[in-house]
Amino acid sequence: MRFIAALVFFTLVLTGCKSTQENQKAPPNIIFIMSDDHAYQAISAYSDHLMQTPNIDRIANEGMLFSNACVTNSICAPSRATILTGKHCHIHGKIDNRFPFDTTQVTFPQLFQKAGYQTAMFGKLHFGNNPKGIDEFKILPGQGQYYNPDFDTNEGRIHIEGYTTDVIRDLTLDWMKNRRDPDKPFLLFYLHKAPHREWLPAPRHFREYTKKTFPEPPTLFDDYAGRGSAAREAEMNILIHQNWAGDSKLYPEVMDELGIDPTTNWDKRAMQNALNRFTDEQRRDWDEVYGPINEEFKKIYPSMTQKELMSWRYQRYMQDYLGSIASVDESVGTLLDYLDEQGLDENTIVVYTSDQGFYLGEHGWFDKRFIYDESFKTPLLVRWPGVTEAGTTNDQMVQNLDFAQTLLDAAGIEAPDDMQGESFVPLLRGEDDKWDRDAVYYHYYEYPAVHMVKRHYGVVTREYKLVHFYYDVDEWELYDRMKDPMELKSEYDNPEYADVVKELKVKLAELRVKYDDSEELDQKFIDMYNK
Ligand code: SGN
Ligand code: CA
Repeated sequence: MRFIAALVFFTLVLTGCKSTQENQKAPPNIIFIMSDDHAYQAISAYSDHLMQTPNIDRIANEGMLFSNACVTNSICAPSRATILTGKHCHIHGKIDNRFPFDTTQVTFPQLFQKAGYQTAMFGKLHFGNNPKGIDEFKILPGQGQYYNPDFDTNEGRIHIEGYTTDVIRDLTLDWMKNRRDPDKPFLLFYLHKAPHREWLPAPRHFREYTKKTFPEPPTLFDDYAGRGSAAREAEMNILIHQNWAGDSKLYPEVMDELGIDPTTNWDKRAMQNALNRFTDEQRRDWDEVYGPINEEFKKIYPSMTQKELMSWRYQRYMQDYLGSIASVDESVGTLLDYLDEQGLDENTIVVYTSDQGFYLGEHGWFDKRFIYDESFKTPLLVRWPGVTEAGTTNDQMVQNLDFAQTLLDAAGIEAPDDMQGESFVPLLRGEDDKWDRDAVYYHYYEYPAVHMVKRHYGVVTREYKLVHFYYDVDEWELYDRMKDPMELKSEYDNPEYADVVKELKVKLAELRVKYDDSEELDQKFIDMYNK
């Protein structure tokens, strides 16, 4: 029976294959690793000023690092739906975390399953639906929890005690060891919740990271001059908009004692909910480290200036955010080691990415959403032995929109015509001359909503970024990416850039037509949102 299945599989794959050379090779396994809100600034292969991520770096050292990978809409569920469908948000419907996904859309795992791949998914999916085309899944409901998580599975909901990143690692390894079918290639999704807000590290990592001090970014005290109203009005400032309990990890009673008002109505609740989930042992570990931090804060708070308070909150944020990544990095190492041990490393493509980028204090911010670089760009590292040259960097503008077609192409499975991305397999092969994209399209919708980032769309080229903020404003911004990489001054009204603006507006209009986006659709989504 297995033999017949394998025969059928190979016939299917062979007919879909492109070159005779590929025909002779077994189809590659694919491991798609994605974490949630993992900023490229916090991966040492990109920059090691914050932390070391030796295991994630291995993927780049043995493969390719993309230095200009980006998303079409920098927010969780929309990005995930774009990855799965290879389509922009206005096509698949998941324009923000709230809107429903159009479930008639084909997602790429369905095509892998049909082509004979074994498929599995573990961790955080968060796009509002269970996955299709997945033989076995265990996914966190919604945003999921950092400790003692629940999972939705093919057989209903289960509860597992432990630290979520470690639990996801164990579920994945358990599948690899016990239920992977050696006669079939596999497509595995390894999806971490960390380092999503509210950044709760494992005890072994909060012990270590709360002792560290991190360099402040040059724009931590940004005054938002030189840009339009959107940057000024966004509610993402670490000092002003982070929760005191939920994010900075003050105990609610310490806030009361110091007379600190909650930032939001879920500020104290966020921390309380996290504490309530802990086992006695986890609670003891937590108090052992965060107790003294609270005690120390009680002493210094009364005499702190706003500037000192911002620095303190930034350190608190980084300690927990980066501490949460430490376990993600370890989990990547465990999986890579297992591939080596089993001899699976040779024929397995390993991808590491995040659903978007994130602000680590740049412009004084946390969170994402904006077309500005730290949230627009996303980490992307790919290892494909025998195909991708080890230790290479590629600076082409690939997008999460391209992932579906790329992985299908790599597996020799035909992609449907209506997918809107492009396979970047040529880049992975080192054939950059076969890639001619000069601009990408971006569209963010979730407004008015948490963090208050205004609706905007724009075009990004290697040199420039042109953005249109709309809905309650009609403002344009232009950034010269070469001269002003920190994006501190819009040149939109500078006459020296008049020609650039004109050209980019044409380009933007072309892209809106190319991807079937339009003012009518913008209005339709506003009307639906306001209903
Ligand atoms: C929660 C977070 C926000 C975050 C959104 C979306 N607040 O609402 O900070 O932007 O999720 O994140 S929290 O206090 O509840 O953590 S996303 O990754 O799902 O898009
Ligand atoms: Ca996210």
